[in-house]
Formats: sequence, structure tokens, C-alpha cells
Amino acid sequence: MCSAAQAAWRENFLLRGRDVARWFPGHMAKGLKKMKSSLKLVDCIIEVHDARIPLSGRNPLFQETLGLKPHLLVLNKMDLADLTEQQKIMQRLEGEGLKNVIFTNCLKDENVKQIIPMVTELMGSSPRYHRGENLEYCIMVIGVPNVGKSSLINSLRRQHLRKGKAARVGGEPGITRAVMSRIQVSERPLMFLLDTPGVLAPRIESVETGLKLALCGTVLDHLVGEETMADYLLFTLNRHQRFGYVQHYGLGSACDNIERVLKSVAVKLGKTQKVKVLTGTGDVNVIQPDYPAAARDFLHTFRRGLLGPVMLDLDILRGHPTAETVP
Ligand SMILES: Nc1nc2c(ncn2[C@@H]2O[C@H](COP(=O)(O)OP(=O)(O)O)[C@@H](O)[C@H]2O)c(=O)[nH]1
Ligand SMILES: [Mg+2]
Repeated sequence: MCSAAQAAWRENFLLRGRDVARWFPGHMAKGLKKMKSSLKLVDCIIEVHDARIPLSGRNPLFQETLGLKPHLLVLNKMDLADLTEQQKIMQRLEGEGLKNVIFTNCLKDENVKQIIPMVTELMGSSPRYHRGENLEYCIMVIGVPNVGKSSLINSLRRQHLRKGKAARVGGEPGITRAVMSRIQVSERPLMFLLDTPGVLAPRIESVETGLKLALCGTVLDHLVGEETMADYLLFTLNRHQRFGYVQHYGLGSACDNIERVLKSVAVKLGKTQKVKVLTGTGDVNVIQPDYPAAARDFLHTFRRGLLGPVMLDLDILRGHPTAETVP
């Protein structure tokens, strides 16, 4: 379909001064304040983020609070992420002071079993402050929207809330009242997980980060624009030589032109629309590809992992961001 050779592919993704500020609703800042105060009662923080963007989009506002508490970064949706450069990712994170990192797939409970032992070890090596005889530990799950916080809690619940155990928790005096809103995840030490996660606003430091967050489903698609996102997805897949889309949509070859790709997708899926066009001799019905529908299908297919695993932060890992920001 596209005769363009690789040499003709875009080097940069052109961003025409998009208003990133509007990509995430501001009301979340309020929740943040409230969460900060409840974090005081928490002994350990499990921060969940999307494994496809391990180096971007995390909210740094918590650094000051996080600095004092044991902190585990869970990079979830590992099944969707290309982790070829996992070691480099870990090194970069360690450089940012993030030493405790684990990759998970919460839908298949992959690696989730390792979380509580890791947390237990972290807490064991961290000083306890003003706790006296109360030797309960409390863990909170936080992260930006849609990264899998609830899925992680459910996965931990599956692992740690076996019937027998739950009964035993209820049978012990003094902790029964807490069973409703907390999940006991360990007996020794006695450890609870708050069952409501803390939602953070993502940090959108550049338009490109915004696009990555959008591809991961963290900001609302329509605020960014499905066709822009589809274009950035195509740009990224080509840059990373991930040509799964060619086969998936039965295209002749890879192509860097989103309009042409979406046209083929629309025709292939039968997503066309009749449009009346006025001509000098009267109205004519013209069949046109439904570009927005094709863009949505492209994004949906990507999110289901059908186009293969990706590492959206590859540009950062390689030291050259690819999207040009136009002020
Ligand atoms: N492929 C994949 N999808 C996941 C994983 N964990 C969660 N999801 C999906 O991601 C979406 C958001 O998950 P959710 O737990 O609601 O995220 P939250 O907003 O952070 O609580 C849901 O559609 C989940 O099914 C994972 O490990 N792999
Ligand atoms: Mg949730």
C-alpha cells in the first residue's frame, strides 16, 4: 500500500503546540492533598505504574513523603511491554533512587507473589517510628489512573484472602473491625493492605509524555484526539520496527502515513460512511472511510496487545526523545 522506503519515514513526530494542560482534569489535585495526610498513617507504599512507560508520567509530588517510607515500584502490564532493555530500565530507575522495582501481570498473577515478601524485607530494614507496641503494618497502593491498581489489589486478595485465613483474621480480637476495609496480607509481621488505592494525577512534562500516557489509557482519548494518538502509535511502531499492524490489518507493507493506514483499516473493517457531496449537476453519494472509527480500532487493537509488546520509553532509554515539541 505504501511504496515509501524506510528512508522516507519520519524522524520526528510533529506536535503542533497541543494544550497538554487540558489533558488531565484539575480536580485531582484536591484528592492529592487528602491522600498526603492519610499517607502519614501508612508504613509502606506500593506504587503501580505502566511497564510500557517505566520512565515517564509518574507523579513526583510524593517524593518528599515517599523518601521516608519503604517504597516499591510495581511496573504492571508486563505482558504488553517489550522488556528487552529491562536491565537498562532498572539502571535508570536506580539512578532516580528507585531501587525496589518489580514487573507484574496482575491479570495472570505473574510475579505478584513476590510483592509481600519484598515489602516485608523493606519494612524489616526500615526504622519504625512512634509505633510503640502496636506492631501492625499498613500498606497503601497508589498510582496514576488505569495502571492496574485495583487489579493488583484483587490479585493480592486472591493470594492472601484464602477462606481459612480470612476466618482466622476475624477470630482474633482487636483486628476484626479492620477486616472490612483492609486486607491482611501477612501474619508475621502483621500486615494489612488498604483496599482503596490512591489515585495520582499523572505528570505530563511534555506533549510526548502526554501521548504515551494516552496510549496507555491514563488520560482520556478524546481530550488528546484519537487520530493524533493513532498517528503517534503508528510513528512509534515504525520507529521500533514493530510491524504487527501490517499483518493484523492485512496491509501490503508498512507505512508511515496515518491517513493511508486508517483508510485501509476502515475499508478492511467495513467502517465507511456515506457522505453527500454537492456538485454542479446535483447531489452525489460518496463512500468515505470512517477515520475516527478506524483510529479507535487501531488503538483498541494495540491496547489488547495484538500488535505485539512495546516500550514507549525507548526514546528516553536511547537518549534521544523523538517527538519535536513546538512551543
Ligand atoms: N494486559 C494487562 N492488562 C491489565 C493488567 N492489569 C490491569 N489490566 C487492565 O488495565 C485496566 C485498568 O485496570 P485497573 O485495575 O482498573 O486500573 P486502576 O485504574 O489503576 O485501578 C483494566 O482493563 C485491567 O483489566 C495487566 O497486568 N496486563
Ligand atoms: Mg481502580
